[in-house]
Amino acid sequence: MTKTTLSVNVPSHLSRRSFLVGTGSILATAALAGRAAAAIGDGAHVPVLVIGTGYGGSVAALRLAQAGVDVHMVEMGMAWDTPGPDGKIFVNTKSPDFRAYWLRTRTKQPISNFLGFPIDKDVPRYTGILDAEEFGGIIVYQGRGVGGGSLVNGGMAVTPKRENFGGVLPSVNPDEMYSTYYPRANAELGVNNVDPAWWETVDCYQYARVGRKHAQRSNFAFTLVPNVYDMNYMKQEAAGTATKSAVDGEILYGNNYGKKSLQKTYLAKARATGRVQISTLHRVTSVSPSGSSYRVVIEQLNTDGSIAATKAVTADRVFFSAGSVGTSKLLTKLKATGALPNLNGEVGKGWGDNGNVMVGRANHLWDPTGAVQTSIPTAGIDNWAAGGAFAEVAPIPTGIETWASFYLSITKNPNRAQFTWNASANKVDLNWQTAWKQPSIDMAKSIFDKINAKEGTIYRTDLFGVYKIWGDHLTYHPLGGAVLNKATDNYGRLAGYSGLYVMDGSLIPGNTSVNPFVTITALAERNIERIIATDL
Ligand code: FAE
Repeated sequence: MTKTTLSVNVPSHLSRRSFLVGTGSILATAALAGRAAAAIGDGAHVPVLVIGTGYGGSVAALRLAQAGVDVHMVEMGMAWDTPGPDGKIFVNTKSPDFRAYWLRTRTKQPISNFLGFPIDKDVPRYTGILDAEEFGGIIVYQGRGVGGGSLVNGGMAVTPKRENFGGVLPSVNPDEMYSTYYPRANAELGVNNVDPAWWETVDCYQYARVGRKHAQRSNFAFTLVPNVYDMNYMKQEAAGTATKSAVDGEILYGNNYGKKSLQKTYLAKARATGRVQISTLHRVTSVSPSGSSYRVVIEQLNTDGSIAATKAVTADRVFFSAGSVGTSKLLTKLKATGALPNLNGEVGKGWGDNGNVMVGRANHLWDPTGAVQTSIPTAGIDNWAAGGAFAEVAPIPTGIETWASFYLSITKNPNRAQFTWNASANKVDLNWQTAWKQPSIDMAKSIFDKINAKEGTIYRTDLFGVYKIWGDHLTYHPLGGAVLNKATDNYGRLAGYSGLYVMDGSLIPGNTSVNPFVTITALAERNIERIIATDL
């Protein structure tokens, strides 16, 4: 793998100088090659194989290792532990390069236009960090690499209100979640709160204070929400005493400093046990029974996406933790193609987008949101009970005044989609329709129509195309597809096969009422505790 990295890590458009700088860092990686050398070998047998290194997979790996079980994690993305040509591991949102996107030749930014002009640009095809995966009616953003979504997400670490939990995971006892597993997840993830006094004064949260003013003037509840970004570090960034990351707009393609991604929390602890190995740029394509264990087929990838090698290994137990889309696609394919025919008919069903919809509002000239906006959101407008929407006040971290307030709403959208196997195209389809976002738009309007009326403002029409108000084309929060207590039992054991488990966002039926990763983590903590106690 090291050799592969050397030959393709440096796209041809980069200068000789940047190649030399990059080579230094690549040589540094060679020193880390112990990790690369630990890549799983063809024919290997492992007690537990975990597919994916996001939240669910990281919880499973840590707790299994602590229980004395050796775990091998297989991750299709890169390790993200090596600086690129500019000396930084992650590239800034303002200047996406080959590191930004998973095997695309053009960026697919959430805001595609500005003042009507398209802002996407060509990038070299590379196994970059953000996958903008396109289905017929929706684009699904996902993190690729060790740490999964934690590498690219906004870090908003929100526990649902207890009164909403019954609608999130109806078969789970809320008492044990709120007394044990949510607190455990929050502690392990390093969730912290912004200092409200600092938030009130600092330039980089002016956009959020404007969001609060407008919300409160229309009588909406406004709440500060926790995050996994180290808020003390952000204070230092803002004061100019630490290298800037969030305050300089880093987020969507990774944060070089400040964010407590899984690499720094669960996965660091898991590795420290000495029982967890990770194979990066390895993608699982098949799992099927083989005697009393499972045969797992894995493609080793080059950084241009081509296949370097195909391996077959065996595992006594397999955890599907490839994320809602990754796990659902695998299980749907494996059931339909006969590799795992006994999976039940619930596989692939119950998928939702967490009701995501985006919108911008045009502010008056006397109401600027600030040229400097930290990329880490800390606040939301809560109209869930009355209007079915919780709206994050999100930044537009461009470095210039945009005269815009920007929001990502999570809404109670009831639509659910299904994954199906498309034999002729040899791929898995998702039947989500763009029109299914209309309930989300209506719920978001319950907040923003009122604010616009009160403030005498209008929607921005230039951010998602030409004269297009709503960002209804994507989701950051895929959920469902292997729903708890339906495709699996009430602890994530897949129906039809002992020793196969699901542990990730695909267990959650489409909506968490807030940002999802704390719930994914807490549910994984609950399930793995039971599985270790009874199955191992
Ligand atoms: P995930 O973290 O997606 O991990 C799955 C892993 O499996 C990935 O590393 C994949 O590369 C890997 N994988 C997939 N298929 C395969 C395969 N066949 N073989 C090997 N590896 C594979 O899953 N949530 C919040 O709560 N707060 C936020 O502020 C927030 N902001 C977000 C911003 C962005 C831009 C994005 C993309 C997401 C955001 N999310 C946020 C969502 C959150 O990151 C997501 O719900 C979790 O990461 C899902 O966790 P899972 O464990 O399900």
